[in-house]
Amino acid sequence: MSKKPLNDGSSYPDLKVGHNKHEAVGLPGIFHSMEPALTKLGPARTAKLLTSINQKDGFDCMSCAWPDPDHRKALEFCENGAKAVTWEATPVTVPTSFWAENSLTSLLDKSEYWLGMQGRLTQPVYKPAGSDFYEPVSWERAFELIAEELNGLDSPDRASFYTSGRTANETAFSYQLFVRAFGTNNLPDCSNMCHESTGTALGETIGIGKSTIAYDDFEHTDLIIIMGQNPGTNHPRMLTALEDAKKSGATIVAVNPLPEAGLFRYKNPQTVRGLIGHGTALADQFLQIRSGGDMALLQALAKRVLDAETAAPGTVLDHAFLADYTLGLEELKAHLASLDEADVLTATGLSSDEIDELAARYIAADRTIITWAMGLTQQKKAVETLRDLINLLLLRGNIGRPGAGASPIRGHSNVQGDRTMGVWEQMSDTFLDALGREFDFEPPRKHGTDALQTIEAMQRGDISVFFAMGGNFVGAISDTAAAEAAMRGTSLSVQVSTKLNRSHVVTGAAALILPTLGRTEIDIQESGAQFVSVEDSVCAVHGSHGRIPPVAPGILSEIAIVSRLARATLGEGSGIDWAGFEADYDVIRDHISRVVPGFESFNADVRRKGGFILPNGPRDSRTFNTATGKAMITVNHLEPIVRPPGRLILQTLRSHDQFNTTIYSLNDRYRGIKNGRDVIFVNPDDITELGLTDGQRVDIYSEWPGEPDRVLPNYRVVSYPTAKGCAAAYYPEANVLIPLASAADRSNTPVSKAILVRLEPVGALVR
Ligand SMILES: Nc1nc2c(c(=O)[nH]1)N[C@H]1C(S)=C(S)[C@@H](COP(=O)(O)OP(=O)(O)OC[C@H]3O[C@@H](n4cnc5c(=O)[nH]c(N)nc54)[C@H](O)[C@@H]3O)O[C@H]1N2
Ligand SMILES: Nc1nc2c(c(=O)[nH]1)N[C@H]1C(S)=C(S)[C@@H](COP(=O)(O)OP(=O)(O)OC[C@H]3O[C@@H](n4cnc5c(=O)[nH]c(N)nc54)[C@H](O)[C@@H]3O)O[C@H]1N2
Ligand SMILES: [Mo]
Repeated sequence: MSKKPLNDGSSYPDLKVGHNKHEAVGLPGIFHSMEPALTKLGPARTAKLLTSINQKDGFDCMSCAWPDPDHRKALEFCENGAKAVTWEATPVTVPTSFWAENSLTSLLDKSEYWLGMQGRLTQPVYKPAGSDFYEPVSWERAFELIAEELNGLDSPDRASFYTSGRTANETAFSYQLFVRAFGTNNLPDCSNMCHESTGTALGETIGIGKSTIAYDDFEHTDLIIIMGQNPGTNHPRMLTALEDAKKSGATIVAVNPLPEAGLFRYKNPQTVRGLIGHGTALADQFLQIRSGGDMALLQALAKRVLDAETAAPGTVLDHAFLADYTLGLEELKAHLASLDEADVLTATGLSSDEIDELAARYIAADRTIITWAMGLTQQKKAVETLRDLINLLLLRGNIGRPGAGASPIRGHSNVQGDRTMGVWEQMSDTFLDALGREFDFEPPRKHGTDALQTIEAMQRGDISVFFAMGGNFVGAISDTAAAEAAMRGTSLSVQVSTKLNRSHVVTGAAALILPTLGRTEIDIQESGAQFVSVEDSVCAVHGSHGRIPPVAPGILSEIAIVSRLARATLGEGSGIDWAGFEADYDVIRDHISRVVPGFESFNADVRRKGGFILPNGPRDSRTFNTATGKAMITVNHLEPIVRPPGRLILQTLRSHDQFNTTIYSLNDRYRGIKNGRDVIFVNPDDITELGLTDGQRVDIYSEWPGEPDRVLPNYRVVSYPTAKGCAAAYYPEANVLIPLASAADRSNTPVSKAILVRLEPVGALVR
């Protein structure tokens, strides 16, 4: 299944490879963050934008779900937040002539970078079946076309409604209501490809799939373990919280196959010391783990904790907590008694001493926080790994106490809120009952399709209409060739978007693009200027107010789009006041207050400066809403990745200058890459063992039993200090290598962080 890389062509003539960096931000960071704004937006719009980001009366930055401190600084944003904001707020728009000048076939050769650079979408466009061109269409006609198609299906389950995590609470709630009133639970979302493993593991062990800490806990902790996360690039404002924690005496440990810049040293651009000094050293210990080795590490740590307790009874475990709040300790003890240290060392690539050192730190710390992101969730054994992570925390009572807890760091800025609002293919009956009562209808109960299942259903011909509230589904999901073929088999695909991406080019037989307002923009409806709300990684909900005029007239807000689509599809007599939703978002919030727990006085609470914090059983009162009512200590069976000779474990990750499938520039400053993305980072010893050389061009093959090899051709080998046996390349280009069938057990998240690959010199004979 040979395939050309999709995004930026297979060669970048100006590619330059330098050295990786050990410190994050500082002067270069601030300079890089200001430059795009100043050149494109002009100083006045820039100032208005940058002083509104994450302020209590401003808008929520869309670059990540990192929480806001209670005491905001005048500029509460990071380099990458500034890039995200200026990318959206650009005054450049896609001209009407674009649609007649560019056939879809010609756009197939364009990169994500090029597509995004065309500017903001301003008018609805329609590609009729059989045509190779989009053409402008009125909003009314666009909604009619979708409604006709949806109402012509022989079952509502033949349509699937995707959500990307930028969608605000009010939109998400209206959207899932429309989808369920239409009659299906087919609500896949980006979370299926992201933190789904977290939701699955935490839901069954502690009763809630969310963080158990509040922002302030970072200031009251003794030990922070950062696993499988690159905060310097993906959550840069977290570095400030880590710096503060460090100043309050906390120890920081990083577990990662890569020595990521932000994990070692941080030069805070908001302090004089950060601007001109050496900044703050962050990690006290770095464990350079092999990809997929975390489960073995977590079990080895738990075993050392149990052994320490046996050696000094009554001094290590939190017996009172374990007795009152948990089940399963004895089973875990029995299971770990047979843990083989040799297996642990092979799986992790670490030494016993390194693991001993971390175990000693954990036992010495009164309060520990563990944070994690995609390095843990996008693994075959991700759910089990996270269950083991919870085990480790439970053993010492590190949940439901100040300065301690489990902290998944979310990606998209409202991905967590979208779930709270019901965007999930398997919402609980409690939620569906409340929704049905509020709107007087019977929501469908059969679980819907998640992201991968949506592609599989398309392949079988079971799903023929695809609707996306934001995002870039075919660009983001694994197995690009298979996903694109599946999408092409649908009869209609619809994208609600701010900017062009691959999902506008690879479509169903007919396709629509509906342009929408971004979060930076003022949203005026019948009752006046509206605002929306979002929930961050630590369950804080707050308002987001657009601050600049819309980039062009005639663009609808996401809520207006849902409302009009619902009226066109369900008819005016659906019993739901869709027009009222659009006219005044308070009406939606009133409904939410009667359906979603924690939002009882939503309209009042969201108007308080700084918003409000949602209830959280484990954090607030050590209440564990599991099947047993207790926190569950679980037994998980190790299944380390077996690496055949001559193969590497490839992870796919983000460069410093991208937001998911949006590429801001072709540079990755912290990793020393300039003007290109076709690079594979390989450990120098592996380069030698494989008989390759630094700088050589290779084709990357991934292997999957019973299927032809997938290939990403002509990549430059970059000698890089990654863990031995591991390699890294950029997402989304490397998605072509991930088989659709390669998914995490039970959460069904694509295994984006552990792909078995072999490298063949370009032009070599392929077996
Ligand atoms: N600027 C910017 N910000 C973003 C995003 C963006 O693209 N750009 N994306 C947003 C989204 S949606 C998300 S989900 C988050 C993603 O945030 P991250 O999860 O930080 O993103 P990745 O680039 O996927 O990096 C994964 C990290 O895990 C490490 N890793 C890989 N495999 C393993 C492993 O087996 N074990 C361990 N311990 N570590 C491993 C990698 O080396 C890397 O440091 O960021 C959000 N914020
Ligand atoms: N190989 C590999 N694959 C991965 C990952 C990985 O690490 N490796 N990470 C996974 C993860 S963590 C995630 S979250 C997914 C991301 O998957 P998605 O969320 O689907 O992808 P994005 O690239 O974030 O979507 C970007 C598009 O959203 C649209 N957009 C931006 N702002 C708005 C807005 O305000 N409203 C609307 N309606 N549209 C808007 C723009 O058109 C833009 O092109 O990718 C996953 N895929
Ligand atoms: Mo994500």
